[in-house]
Amino acid sequence: MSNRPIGEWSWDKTAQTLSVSPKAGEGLGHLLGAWTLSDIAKTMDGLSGARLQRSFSAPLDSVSCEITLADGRRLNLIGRASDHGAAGLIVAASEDVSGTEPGPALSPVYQPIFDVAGQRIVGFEALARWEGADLSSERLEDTALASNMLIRACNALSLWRDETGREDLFVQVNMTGQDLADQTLPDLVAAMVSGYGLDDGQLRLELTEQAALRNTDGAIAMARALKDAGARLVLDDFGSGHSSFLWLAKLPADSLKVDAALIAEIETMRVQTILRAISMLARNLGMGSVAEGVESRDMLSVLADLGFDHVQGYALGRPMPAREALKLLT
Ligand code: G
Ligand code: MN
Repeated sequence: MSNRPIGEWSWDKTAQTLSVSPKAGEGLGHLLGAWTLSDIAKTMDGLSGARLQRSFSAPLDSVSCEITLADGRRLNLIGRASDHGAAGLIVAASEDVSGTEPGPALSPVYQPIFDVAGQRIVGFEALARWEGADLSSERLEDTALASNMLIRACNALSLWRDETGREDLFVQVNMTGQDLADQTLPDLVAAMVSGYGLDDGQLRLELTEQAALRNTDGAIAMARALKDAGARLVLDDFGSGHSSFLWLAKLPADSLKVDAALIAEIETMRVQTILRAISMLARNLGMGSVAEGVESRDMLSVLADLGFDHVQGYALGRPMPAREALKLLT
């Protein structure tokens, strides 16, 4: 079960009331109406009321608050503050699929993506990590991973935006084959885009042909739906494994990310010729180009010369928690 938008909320600062309008059929009819915080707190577990109070009194532009209802259901209130208060969407937090054991906590990291000169951060790729677990964690199979990563990544993006004033930063989130089959994802993307007030291009989803293999037509239809919902698409791992020209022809992607395995061979002339052709191909298709796996700064001038727009790799920045990424930006 993944995260889905199930209603709207707004906070009136003057009246100090929270208006809730749940969608029909979500079993939240009892929450409909305008509430004082102390009244609505009676429908939630004790700590949730206090968390709401803190979220609405925080001097931030964006609100993201997870609450737990008395019946145990968890909801996320996501939105933006205005002069009059705040407003946004209610998202049903996913059920924990791992049973009663509290598995390792998802703790995403963010790797900076630079302009090709390596001078300025233009965005980040969100990567899933688990506290106290290695990468081989079975959590990789978590059906709610993409939606959790989406929420966390948009949350991080809004932190960076609020703290630095940079409205041009973007965040990229990886989608698996399983995610591409999840029909609720476009709704969540639309909720994130409107809830966080994201501009076109600020939320980007990375897809691979590998992820689409089981159902290519379905994946293309999903990719279109995600784009209509307000996300841009990045074709990941281009130039190695499964990444055909047919896939490139069919996928309405906005940028192309060249696989690290190809970038690693950049010193050979044959590879440089291929990379130049790829960046030109991307440009002629109206797409941007990113080189990943940039492990030495010496590669930067070559990649600039080969026509790449963006670069990502250990030579420029390792994946790091959102707060550290913020320090890097300021
Ligand atoms: O294919 P995808 O873009 O999702 O791969 C991202 C992975 O690559 C992450 O796990 C990240 O830690 C890793 N990575 C990032 N930068 C580098 C790099 O410069 N070299 C290598 N070998 N791996 C990198
Ligand atoms: Mn990726």
